Amino acid sequence: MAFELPALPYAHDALEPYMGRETLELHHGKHHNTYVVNLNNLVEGAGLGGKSLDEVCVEGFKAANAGIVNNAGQHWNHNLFWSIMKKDAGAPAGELAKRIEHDFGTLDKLKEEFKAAAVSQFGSGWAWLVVDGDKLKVMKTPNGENPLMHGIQTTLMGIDVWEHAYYLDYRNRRPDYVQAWLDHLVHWEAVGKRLG
Ligand code: MN3
Repeated sequence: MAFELPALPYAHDALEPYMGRETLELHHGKHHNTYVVNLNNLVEGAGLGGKSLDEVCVEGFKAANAGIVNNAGQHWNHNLFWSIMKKDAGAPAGELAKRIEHDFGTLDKLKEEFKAAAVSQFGSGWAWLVVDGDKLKVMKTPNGENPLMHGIQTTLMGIDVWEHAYYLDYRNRRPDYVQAWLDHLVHWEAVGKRLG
C-alpha cells in the first residue's frame, strides 16, 4: 500500500494571518507531497515495503538510510503538524493543562522553552513537545528526524522550522513565526488527545 498525502483538515486560508494561504498551498501541496512521492519510490528498495510509517521511520533511522529518514520522517512530521493546528483554539485544558503545570510550572514557561528550542535549531528541523517516561519534555531534531526515531513513543506537538514553513509570511524572522504559532495556531484540544 502506497503512502498517501493526507488532505488538509482546513481550508488553505484558515490559518491566516499567522500562516498564509500561499505558504499552506506550497507547503502541503508541493513540499509534503514531494516527500510522499520520494518515500514511495524508496521504500521497496530499502527492504521496508508493507511496513507502517512508524516502522519505516524507526528502521530507516537504525539503518542510517538518509533517503528514508528524510522522506519518511518528513511525511510523519507533516502529518502531525497539520493535525495539531487550528487558529485561536483556546488554551490547554484537563489532563494536558495539569501535566504542563506539573512539568513546566506555567504555559508561558513551556512556550519559552519550546520557543528557545525552535529558534536555536541550527538550519532546518523541528521542535517538539513529547512525553519522555512520565514527564513532558521539549526537544528538537534536525532536518527530517523526529522523536519516534529517538525512542519517544508519544509526541504531542511539533513545529516545522524549515524556511519553507515561514519565509513567505515572516521572511527571516523565525522567532516571530514561532511566537505567533504558539500564541495562535496550536490546537490544544488535539494536542491533549495525543496524551492517550
Ligand atoms: Mn515542512
